[in-house]
Amino acid sequence: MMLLMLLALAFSGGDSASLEVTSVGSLDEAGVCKCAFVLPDNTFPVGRMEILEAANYNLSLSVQQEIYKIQSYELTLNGYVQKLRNLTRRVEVMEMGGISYTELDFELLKMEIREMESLVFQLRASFNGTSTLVEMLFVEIKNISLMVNQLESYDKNNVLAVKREIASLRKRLEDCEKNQVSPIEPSTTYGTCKHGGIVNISKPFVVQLNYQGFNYKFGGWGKDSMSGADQDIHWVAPLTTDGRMMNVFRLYPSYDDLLLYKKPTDKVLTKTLPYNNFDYTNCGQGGGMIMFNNSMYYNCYNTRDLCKFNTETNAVERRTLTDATFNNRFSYASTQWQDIDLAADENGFWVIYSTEQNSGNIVISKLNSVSLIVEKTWTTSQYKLGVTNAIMVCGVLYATRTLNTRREEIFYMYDTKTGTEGRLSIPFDKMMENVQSLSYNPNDHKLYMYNDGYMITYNLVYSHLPNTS
Ligand SMILES: [Ca+2]
Repeated sequence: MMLLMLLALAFSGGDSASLEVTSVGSLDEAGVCKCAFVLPDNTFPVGRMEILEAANYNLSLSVQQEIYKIQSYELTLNGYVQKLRNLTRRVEVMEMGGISYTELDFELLKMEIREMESLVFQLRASFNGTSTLVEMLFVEIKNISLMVNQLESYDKNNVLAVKREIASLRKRLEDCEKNQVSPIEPSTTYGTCKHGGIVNISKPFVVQLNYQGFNYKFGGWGKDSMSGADQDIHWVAPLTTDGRMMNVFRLYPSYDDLLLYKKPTDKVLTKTLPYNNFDYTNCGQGGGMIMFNNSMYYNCYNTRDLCKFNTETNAVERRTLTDATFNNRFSYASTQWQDIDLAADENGFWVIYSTEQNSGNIVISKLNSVSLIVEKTWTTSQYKLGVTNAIMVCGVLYATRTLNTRREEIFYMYDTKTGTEGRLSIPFDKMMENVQSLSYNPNDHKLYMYNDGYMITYNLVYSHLPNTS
């Protein structure tokens, strides 16, 4: 038998309490001493305990919330990892053999992987390097990049199938990135001008290498830029390799066909004459062409005329653009033969060019798209050779210039509604060095760039009007 004295049960904090309890214990057969005691109620700090319990409850709630967040991230990332595994399998299948390839597809594939790498890199930064899954994604994309490089030395694969996988994976990465970094912009209704102008441009989205390949660095592409026009048809117009003549352009019935180079319709503008002679009268000049209401509009070869090629009837109409300079007098800074640049926006059909009277500075004319007659003209003070390209959005001309080999900037604007011009700075990335053409489509608020043979799109972000009525 032992008498145990329990002394001094101290609590932390300002009001420490102590108590003294006497208890009688007993020895069991193993010789272990056991004792029981009861704490008097009035000395236990019930209030403190309740506060502690409440704090503990709140803490568990926040922990639970954090766990949910992590779980949802993990779900998304698991999806990506699965995608990458599929992609890896495709690449492995490619290794075993398959459809013959072109060197061109590999270059595109590599470019897309590079783009994806940079997106995962950003994603990684937003997780502050704490996510194992993002790390895995990063490593796997690196591996795929390595495999593609190795595959290039073999003469077999199915590049297009892999390309589509990559496109879909990249889209998801982009979405993920958008959700991580910034809240989703409220969308502006397509085809309307209920906004305060361009404030930002998305990252470039590489759609395709033009069907003629790398050597065809000059040209243009897009969809029908008339508001409300059919948006399934895609046109691609690589110029001859000297960057001067459009002798043919191609139509694809859908976006998927464009991606897979399927079901093309070639529109040949050169006329074949007897004795191996050719007539280039109806051909185009430079990369300023645009499709509008099922017709292709362009600067007619070797003249200051505007041509309109009806894609349904193949009929060509033309009209002289009075005073316009042509044949490389005032083209753009990074591309030749684009003295006459056609554009379309929510307000109609435009031509951007230059005249001797305006000292080589940009002139904007609103055109009647049916008759090609000039309805109204505005003269600007921006030298045309000082810009890389220009577009019209809601009656405002936006001009770009080169910042360096990977970046461009919208730096100048001219508002035809008010007749005022201004400077601004909206930088954006490009995939290749030279902007060979740039146009806007009011139906999807996208920019279409022909970037040294690659077909690129960008999403425009508009500012919101302060008092939207
Ligand atoms: Ca343009």
